[in-house]
Amino acid sequence: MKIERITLHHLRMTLRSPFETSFGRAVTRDSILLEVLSAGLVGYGECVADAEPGYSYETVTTAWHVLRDFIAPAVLGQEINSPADFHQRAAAIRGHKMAKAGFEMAVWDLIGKAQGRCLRELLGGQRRQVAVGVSVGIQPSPEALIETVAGYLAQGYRRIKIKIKPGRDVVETQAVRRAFPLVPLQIDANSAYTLETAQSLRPLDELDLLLIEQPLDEDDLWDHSRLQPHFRTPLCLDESIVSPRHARQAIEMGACRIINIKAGRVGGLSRAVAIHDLCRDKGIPVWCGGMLETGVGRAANLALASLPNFTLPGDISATERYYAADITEQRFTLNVDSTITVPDAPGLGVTLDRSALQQFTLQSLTLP
Ligand code: SMG
Ligand code: MG
Repeated sequence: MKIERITLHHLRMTLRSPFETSFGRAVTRDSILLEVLSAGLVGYGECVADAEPGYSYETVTTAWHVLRDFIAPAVLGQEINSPADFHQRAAAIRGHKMAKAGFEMAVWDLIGKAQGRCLRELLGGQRRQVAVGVSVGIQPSPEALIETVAGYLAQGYRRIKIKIKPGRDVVETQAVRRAFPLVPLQIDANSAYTLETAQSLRPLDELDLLLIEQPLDEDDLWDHSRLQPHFRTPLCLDESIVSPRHARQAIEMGACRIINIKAGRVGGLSRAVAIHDLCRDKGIPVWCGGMLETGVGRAANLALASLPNFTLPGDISATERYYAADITEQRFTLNVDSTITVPDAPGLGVTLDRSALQQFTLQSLTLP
């Protein structure tokens, strides 16, 4: 497949309610949508870098720069017949995994459309429905948090993740556990603690949590390996796992017992599958993380989460959880058993709602 044309769209979508994490409070979500033309087919990709470098050093601006000035010149006019071909072409570009993953997703979509096969099938996924949970941002008070969680449980979500930060952690999590003694519950710190300050989380070890996600710095596997022995609850790494090699090293040093896989963070779906396979071989459960994706990235997450070692519910909630309007014609809804159905049309299995896309686009660029 010769890559003939690439269009980038910088999108800004308003969230239905603000989403607060340890690194900030978001009311809108920026992203880059890619359209890649080859032999009369258009592949879609989503780059999950955000407007600000809070979760990752990458931003929409850095990803736009890397896509326009490095990735596009490396692939335009070239034969790219597989994700591996793309990674070979992009090998001279260090880092910038979200930018690379955005383009790689479009390659998968093109391959699926050319072969008439859905992404689930291409990736080796088996399930037609995947178990999902909901990620709940930091709320103004423990009472507000309980009310918000109750709302999601009433909608049918059967796994709850709550965001924490220093000073907004133990009391809040205990309150949720008291209110909902049996709900599968996990917490995410987004790197807000140090080896020393994370000791304050010890009371949470009594709450039968599924996992504690990313308590320490994103570049710090070693201190996670020193922290894990202080907790019975499994640590789960998100930000720290940026490649299959990091996953292997984290497992070998005991830095975590569970891994959150996000294709954007690791440079694409093919690396995400490699981490899945490695974890399966080492007996480490994985689950699919979320980056408040549009319908395009949400479809990719559903296909990824259909692989067999995704044994914990993913952060893949219904479209409705974040967006009143989306750029895809398909909206993802929650089934009664807290699952979402994996698309089965060729490629990602989604089509664009052009008028919604236009409404959310701040800027577009077509190359060459
Ligand atoms: O897509 O439901 C979702 C978001 C899930 O909490 C979520 N993601 O660290 O796991 C995480 C955060 C990162 C979001 S920052 C844009
Ligand atoms: Mg996380």
